[in-house]
Amino acid sequence: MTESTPLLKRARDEEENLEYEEYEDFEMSPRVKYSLLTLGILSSLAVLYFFTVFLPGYFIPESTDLVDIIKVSDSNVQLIPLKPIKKTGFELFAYEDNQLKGEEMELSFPEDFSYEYNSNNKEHKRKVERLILIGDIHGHYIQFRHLLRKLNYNAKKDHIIVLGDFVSKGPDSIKVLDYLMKNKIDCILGNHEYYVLQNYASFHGKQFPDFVNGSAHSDGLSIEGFNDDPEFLLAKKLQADHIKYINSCPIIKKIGEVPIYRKKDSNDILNGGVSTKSTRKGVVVHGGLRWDLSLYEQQPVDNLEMRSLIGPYFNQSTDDPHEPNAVSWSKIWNKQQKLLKSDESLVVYYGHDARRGLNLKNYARGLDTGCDRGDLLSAMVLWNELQDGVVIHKEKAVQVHC
Ligand SMILES: *[C@@H]1O[C@H](CO)[C@@H](O)[C@H](O)[C@H]1NC(C)=O
Ligand SMILES: *[C@H]1O[C@H](CO)[C@@H](O)[C@H](O)[C@H]1NC(C)=O
Repeated sequence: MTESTPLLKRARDEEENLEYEEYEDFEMSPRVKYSLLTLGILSSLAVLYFFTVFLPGYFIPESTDLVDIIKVSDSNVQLIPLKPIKKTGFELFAYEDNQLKGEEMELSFPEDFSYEYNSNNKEHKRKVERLILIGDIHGHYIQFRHLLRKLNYNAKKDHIIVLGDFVSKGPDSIKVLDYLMKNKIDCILGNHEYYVLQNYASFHGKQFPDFVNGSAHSDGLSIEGFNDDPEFLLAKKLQADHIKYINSCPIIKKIGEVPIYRKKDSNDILNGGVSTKSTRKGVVVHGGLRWDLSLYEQQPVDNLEMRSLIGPYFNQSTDDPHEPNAVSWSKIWNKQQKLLKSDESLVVYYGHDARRGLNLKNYARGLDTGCDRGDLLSAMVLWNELQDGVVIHKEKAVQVHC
């Protein structure tokens, strides 16, 4: 730095004066000043609004509150007996109880045990030609539509129930949801739908859904994931109507009388189907049912996630079939139902267990055939035929490749 000479100093003073004068010259009138200030404030507010209200609103759909999840409900459908369309080419058999008796197990019910299956009165039931149960779709919309075409699905005459896990994992969860909603297709909840509801509640700051009927607080499942969870990413995108549909799916649904047949007669299940005069009461659930609890005592955590029960008492469930002493819940269920009176036993249709595939037991029929793993998507079709004045109950599996 050089010391300033008097000459330089004078020049600088002049400059300052000049600047001062110039500034004086350009001073705004108070009116212009206030207008500019107001304009400034208004535009900052607009920018603030754009980033905090408009932009998030554009990407985050308007939210809806969640309601309690129903534990047990009734599908309220009744199958109209149809005239047989063509000869089916397989023998009709008369079912006898002792043919189904398995080896006795060391499990026993209390004397007054009942699954509390009291179905609604018949007048309010929807009369349909076919009841169609579809296993885990997992957002595979193209394969789902392909299956419906193969089934010759008619929304007016058929009643479909999707057995949970219809969203998540696959590419088109929202398309699947839109189709289910548009055609008023019936549903039960799967573990993935439950995770979507939980993530939706966290994301929008809503109350978590409870389960109606008993032990609502203790049996919620935990959210283990983080913000990159597929269910979180899906939940953020869902519209209020999607959530209302998912939230309407109960955990367990009664489906009325279903055919009962011996395992060896299930060979025809993929071709002509199975025919029988005999029925049992039927229910649908995503994961499984505990053999030792009535329908209303069932725990949603078991119903949504279990694959096996842990011995020796088989009163504790696990989703890991490789746990020590774990036995497939459906095996325990099947053996136990054979020990019950025919009007107390239940046939369960379920999904969730892709590893075990199409798994047909007398009293437990697994329909998750691993569409998400590139295997198959399966439907079980139930209908009644009137043959010589007798109602014949029929069941047939229909599958497509994924
Ligand atoms: C299972 O049953 C056994 C024998 O009845 C009992 O001691 C045990 O506490 C039960 N466990 C659970 C988790 O309910
Ligand atoms: C559960 O709710 C159903 C339907 O609302 C009712 O019929 C049943 O009695 C209830 N069961 C229990 C154990 O609360």
